[in-house]
Amino acid sequence: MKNSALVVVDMLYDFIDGSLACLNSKNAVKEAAGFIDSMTSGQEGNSNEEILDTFPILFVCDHHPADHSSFREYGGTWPPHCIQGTHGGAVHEILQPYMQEELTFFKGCDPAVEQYSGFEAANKAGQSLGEILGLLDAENVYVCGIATEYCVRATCEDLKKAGFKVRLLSNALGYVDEAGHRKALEEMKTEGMIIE
Ligand code: VGL
Ligand code: ZN
Repeated sequence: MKNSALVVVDMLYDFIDGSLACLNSKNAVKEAAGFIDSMTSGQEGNSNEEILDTFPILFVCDHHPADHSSFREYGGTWPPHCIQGTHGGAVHEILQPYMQEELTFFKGCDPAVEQYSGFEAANKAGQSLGEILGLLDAENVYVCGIATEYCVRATCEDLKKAGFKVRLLSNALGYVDEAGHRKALEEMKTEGMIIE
């Protein structure tokens, strides 16, 4: 049987309560944690490492240098956010117990390049998210995160193109704008993503 995996996109403090705080983010983090519990129930006696063997959880992290070109003062559209080494760039603490170095992927590291999709984000060893999902033989890829209209959508579209069954956890999403979130969900549905 092929495996399932979860991709957690940018559930980072700057998108939750920081410089780029998004709507529904706090609730989305709680929903994501609840989903992880539901997928791993029956494994209460197991360590987080054992849980991750059966249900891998991959984290995508926006990880910008302080002079990134997506920041307003460097010609971009966003306030400074998710700067490498800051609290704002850290994953929410309730999800941290599920993180593993080889399943943590960084994007937006090159100051000159905006990178919304997490598909080519790379772990410390230089392996991409897409590559690792392939190695895990994942068929169903659940996705949650922030922000629906930007990084979540771009990640889902690349996953779909690569042949994964994308299952979007609609209650576990944060967004910049409510109407934009709803429109993106509708469009993603037409593109073949499964809205859970
Ligand atoms: C994102 C804006 C800038 C996102 C990242 O994660 O959706 N949005 N950088
Ligand atoms: Zn960013």
